[in-house]
Amino acid sequence: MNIEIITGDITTLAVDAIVNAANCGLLGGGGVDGAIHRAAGEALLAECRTLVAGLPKRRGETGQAYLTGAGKLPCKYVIHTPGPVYRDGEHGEAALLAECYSNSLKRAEEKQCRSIAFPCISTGVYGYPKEAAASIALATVKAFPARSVQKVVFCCFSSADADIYKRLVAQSE
Ligand code: AR6
Repeated sequence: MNIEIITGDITTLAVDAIVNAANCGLLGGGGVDGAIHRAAGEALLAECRTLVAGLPKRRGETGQAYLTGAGKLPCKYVIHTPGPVYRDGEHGEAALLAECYSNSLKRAEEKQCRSIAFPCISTGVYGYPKEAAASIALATVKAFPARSVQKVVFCCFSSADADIYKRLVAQSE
């Protein structure tokens, strides 16, 4: 599996699937979620409403991942994953964050995606420490038994975030 680390806006990427750092309501929000919904347009929100209506609790669960189409985005699919809100690291945050990555990859595999891009899930409004989150993201993706997915892009919004990933990758080589 090929890992790429870039700085940029995930909504512009023409990969098979992009991952959305969502909340359990699954109907949009701020940050990357807001950017994805703005760029995708009403079709994505309509699809999310249908998705939510079909869920047992009418809402998503932290660590799970839900796939929709992508509206006007250049990718084919959006995978919405509610990350954990970081409290103190003692409330299962690490395992839940790892599940966001592995469940997103599972959804991508189900659609035979070859490429997927992740934002830095939970590290904005949800307050997960950036370096710890990047380390979990890299370890989980590397350990995933991928079949169709050949390229994973870590799409950081700042070069400082991308530098964290690059340093961690260099350390593990
Ligand atoms: N492309 C790539 N990354 C981005 C973009 C973008 N266009 N915009 C922001 N980021 P956040 P969370 C980065 O807060 O912490 C929302 O309201 C950002 O710099 O978007 O998981 C949801 O609806 C940061 O590195 O997500 C939830 O309620 C990363 O995306 C809640 O925020 C994640 O920051 C989820 O919080």
